[in-house]
Amino acid sequence: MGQTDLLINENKQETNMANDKCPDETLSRKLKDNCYACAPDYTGSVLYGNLNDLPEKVKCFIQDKAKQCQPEYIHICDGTEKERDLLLYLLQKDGTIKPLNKYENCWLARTDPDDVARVESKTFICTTNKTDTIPNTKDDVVSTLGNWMSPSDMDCLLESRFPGCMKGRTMFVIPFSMGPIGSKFSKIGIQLTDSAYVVVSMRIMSRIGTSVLESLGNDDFIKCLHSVGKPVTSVQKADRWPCNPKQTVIAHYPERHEICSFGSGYGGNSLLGKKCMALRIGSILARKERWFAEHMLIMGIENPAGVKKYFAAAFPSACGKTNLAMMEPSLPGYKVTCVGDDIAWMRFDENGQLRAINPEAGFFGVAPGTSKKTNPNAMKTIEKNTIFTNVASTDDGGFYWQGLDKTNQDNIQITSWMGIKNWQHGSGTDPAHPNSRFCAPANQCPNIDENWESSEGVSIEAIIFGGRRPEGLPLVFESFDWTHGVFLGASLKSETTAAAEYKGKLVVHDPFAMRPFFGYNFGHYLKHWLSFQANRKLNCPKIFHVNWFRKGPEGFLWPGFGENIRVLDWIFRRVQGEDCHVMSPVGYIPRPGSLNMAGLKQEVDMNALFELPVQFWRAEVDELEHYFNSQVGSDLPDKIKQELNQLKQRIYNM
Ligand code: OXD
Ligand code: MN
Repeated sequence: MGQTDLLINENKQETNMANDKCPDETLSRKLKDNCYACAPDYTGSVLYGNLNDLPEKVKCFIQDKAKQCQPEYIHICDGTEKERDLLLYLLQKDGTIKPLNKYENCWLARTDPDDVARVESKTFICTTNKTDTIPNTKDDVVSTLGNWMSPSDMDCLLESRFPGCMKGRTMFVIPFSMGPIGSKFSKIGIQLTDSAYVVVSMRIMSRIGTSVLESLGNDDFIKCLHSVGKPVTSVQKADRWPCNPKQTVIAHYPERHEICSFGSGYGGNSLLGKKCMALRIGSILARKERWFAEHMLIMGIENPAGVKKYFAAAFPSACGKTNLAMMEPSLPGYKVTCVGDDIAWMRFDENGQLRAINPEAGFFGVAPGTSKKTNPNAMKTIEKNTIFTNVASTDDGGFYWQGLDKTNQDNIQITSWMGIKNWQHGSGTDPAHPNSRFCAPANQCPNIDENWESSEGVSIEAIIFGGRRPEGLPLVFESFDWTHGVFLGASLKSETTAAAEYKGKLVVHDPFAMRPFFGYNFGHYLKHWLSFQANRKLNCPKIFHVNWFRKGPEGFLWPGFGENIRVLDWIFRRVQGEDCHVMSPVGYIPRPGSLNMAGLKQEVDMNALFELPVQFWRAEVDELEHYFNSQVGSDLPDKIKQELNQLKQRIYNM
């Protein structure tokens, strides 16, 4: 029996359960009587829901994939709380999750140590023409801007994986909407998965269930298929976290509007609405329909005069997007609200105003480093209804990770994410995996914006790019215009983090913070962005670059966190047209004295924060030129070449 079907055969084991009663009495009885023996046709084995109630296209999709994957049961998700409770109960019974009893409805999942992050090297876009996916470069260049495989080669690869992969398991059918149901921004997907962990996580991260099906009608949808890749072929104790890391592959077929993910249960690889649909497939739809699907947070800022503006900001993974979106500003009279922390879908409205929605409904945030000091709003958000993955637990039913406030920890025992009991500070191991996560509903965030679910979206007045740049990049600068701003996005770099399979710290290119998430050729993506400047009816927002992470001999030069409001305030004033800027070779920087430093307790070396070291910048432009030539090749738009040449001239004249 499979992961969540375990209690048919293995309901004897007792754990310290929060809910030791199955929330669905009828189902519980049936499970005990083992009367769900699989009927030979898949219509007969539907355990929950009714195939005949589904739109015809959805039904066909399910039947087709069920025939291939051969699940024992099918469960059509209705998205109700009752269903969620049932799945949490089953997950708990089979040991996949355990309750964190200190908090209301909070759970901890620990993965297989080989399944802890997105796997970029195994993530592919499959298009007939290679150059639809990756730029046209010299033959010997290995692209860092995506992995391509032909649809037929990928079909072959998947044919050796999916057939029979759900044997002994339940196939869950998750109808989901990215974006508020019914909004013109929103897109619907149907995810089939054999992981109940994925269902309960998707329920947090998107809108799922019957209401999505109702709004779909008989329209097309994005087909999403996911399997942990571990059929259960005999009566055995299923793995706590079934996965198949050696066979993992995440395939996107843009021409078929289809996503297939095999072998990993980890969020970025398995919650297919997020990176796979909202960014990779999303960016392709966006280009076709003339909008943007971006790896950006969306935040509202209200100044002391009560004027409110919304900004979108792109930072590579684990650069503090969640902290910024939820920040508590240190300057009195300012209010920051969060619309989203990871993904923005933006389009110009009929008045030429750029508007954005957050297509997600929850936060899948990196836990380590999150604390009352760095992000009090996140700490309040995760106090209930949250699923934690790969964090440490405490013996009083709490969670723990590196950087969490150490209050009351002295006499409390910590069990690390690897299950090491009595974990000790200074032991040389991490209590939580560096990429451990919390998955929490957005509406629990204390600073959630009043318009976060608006189907019209919020109007975006500035776009901000940023990365972890220990050297050379000033605290903030503004692009000269939209085209220069697109060049800044294209030139984005950052120190690597634990969100993907990288090891060690290295400054790498991450254009638009989208490098792992481009659904199509980056050169074409640049042309798409550049095409908006030509349309005079559009009010293209100002574009900025920030760097909270510049270092001096003593460490970070800028205090960051709530103090970042000082930089956002400058951006706000620039958007309002204030003359508080001066020219520099890289863009407009704040006029000396124009950043609001009132009340900042810490000494800040402004010269060091804004210095443009000649040697650094000469090396930077040369390296950028090499990068664009080798990685974007003949797909590099002329306008970007011109921007690069102009920057080069300014730098070499410094
Ligand atoms: C994420 C990521 O999980 O960017 O959001 O890796
Ligand atoms: Mn992200």
